[in-house]
Amino acid sequence: MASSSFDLAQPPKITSAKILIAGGFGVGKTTMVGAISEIAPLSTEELITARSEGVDDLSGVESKATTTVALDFGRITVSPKLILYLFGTPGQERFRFFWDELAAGALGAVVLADIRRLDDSFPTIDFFESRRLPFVVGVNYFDGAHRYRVADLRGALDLEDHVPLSYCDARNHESCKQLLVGLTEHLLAGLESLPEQPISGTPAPPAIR
Ligand SMILES: Nc1nc2c(ncn2[C@@H]2O[C@H](COP(=O)(O)OP(=O)(O)OP(=O)(O)O)[C@@H](O)[C@H]2O)c(=O)[nH]1
Ligand SMILES: [Mg+2]
Repeated sequence: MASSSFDLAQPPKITSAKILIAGGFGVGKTTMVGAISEIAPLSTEELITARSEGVDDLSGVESKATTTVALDFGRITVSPKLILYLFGTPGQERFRFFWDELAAGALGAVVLADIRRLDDSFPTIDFFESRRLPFVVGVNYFDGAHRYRVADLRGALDLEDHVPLSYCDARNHESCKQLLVGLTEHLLAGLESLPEQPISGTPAPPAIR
């Protein structure tokens, strides 16, 4: 009989991690959660109302009829021991109050930016920088837009050198996966750069003078 690596008597201890997919209005957050989640994503789409007029910049996404009013939720099983939970934020300014709730307990974030409306990304980048929550930036490329050099995009977004940035297509599974791999590497690099802590209960070695 084939042996199974899953022992019913001792099921593996499952670790879960919460990741945010954030960004300004209409940058592709709901699209990304849908492209990468292994379950049918939970989404909270509602028709865009007149309240959006003059507030949300619809240029480039004029055909957009709905917007996220609470969150998007998706899941990825990385291994039997590790599950990622994805939380997409709402993009409209008037739902910004909800972001702190969504960010609670998150390990990090993917910040999506629309190549045609980079300015809209500043509030999102400020949000994560001010809370010292690690993030990577995915510049969602919309057809026909100008393709800037990555170095120019970094300059335009005034990103700190250590923050990863790459082009992406929020509709494409593989492209979204690369963003999450980039975020994982970024999180691990952050851990490695921390000063070594003495294991609790172990006295710290005497300082050398
Ligand atoms: N051409 C193109 N269209 C895209 C891409 N990503 C998203 N879209 C389209 O852009 C529109 C906006 O996408 P959403 O995923 O709803 O954006 P969102 O960021 O969740 O929007 P809000 O929740 O309202 O802030 C949708 O019509 C998508 O199909 C892309 O990479 N290329
Ligand atoms: Mg959305």
